[in-house]
Amino acid sequence: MGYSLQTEADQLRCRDKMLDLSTPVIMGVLNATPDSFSDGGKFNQLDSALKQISLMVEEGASIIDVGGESTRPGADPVSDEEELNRVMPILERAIPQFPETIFSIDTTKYKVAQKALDSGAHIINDISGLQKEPRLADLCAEYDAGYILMHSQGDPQTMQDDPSYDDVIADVHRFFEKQAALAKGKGVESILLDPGIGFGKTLEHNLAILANLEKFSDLGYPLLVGASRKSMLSPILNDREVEGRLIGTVAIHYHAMMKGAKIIRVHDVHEANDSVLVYNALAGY
Ligand code: PT1
Repeated sequence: MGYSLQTEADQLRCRDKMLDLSTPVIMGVLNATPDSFSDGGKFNQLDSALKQISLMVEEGASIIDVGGESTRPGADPVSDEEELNRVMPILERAIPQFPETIFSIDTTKYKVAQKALDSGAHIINDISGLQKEPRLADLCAEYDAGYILMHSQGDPQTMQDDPSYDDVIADVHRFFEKQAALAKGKGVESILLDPGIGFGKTLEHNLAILANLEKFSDLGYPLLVGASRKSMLSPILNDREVEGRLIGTVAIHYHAMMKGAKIIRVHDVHEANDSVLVYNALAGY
């Protein structure tokens, strides 16, 4: 394992934007899911979402990932209409307000992806990797959008019930190969691969993936890793609750960058950006 500084042009087209991956970039998470601790009205929710996006952009996020359906283990699905109500007001305001920023829509739904692209979103972030809705690839091709192909086993509701693999690295590798070929065949040009930390995986599976991340590099697509605050950190950190997982998160993402990850998906952009600056300083030495 070692630092790698890409010298040749390493750019990914996402509609009118070029995503520069010559050094690792940060994707900031914007949850457009209702906050159970707040009874704020629609305006307050929109206002705080825009403030959060503004903060993440200032702190160094190149991509903002907007999602209206929780995909953490056990989460209930939401309807098309509900998901649209959550994400569209944010995208419609934020995309023109932050013209330098790349926006991804975290959805597995055709209609949500289509409306998000119509409002100017640049990337579809599909946690089911075309298992749920293969037509997302057609949409991506039609709009010349980027496509994040994530591996998951099962649906969020039940994925942690009894995850099992013959060989998690080989199985995820085969999945990437097959689904990326499907996307390419439909005309998708800009593909990113994400092994889906916590999506139908035990701690052992997650650790095996992270320890062997470079084994997915031969497919020739940039790798994205999202481990921010995830429950795999709980047993590692003596059952630490979600609020206490920031430093563990930074450590996992630093490891992922050392193993070739080009995008890290995070809640805490300021801290992630510091780790990228340190990574870049050492990679350039
Ligand atoms: C991810 C990701 C995502 N994660 C991409 N999109 C979530 N591309 C949502 C837990 O174990 O990694 N990559 N969109 C959030 N999902 C989870 C899953 C949150 C597991 C928490 C856990 O705690």
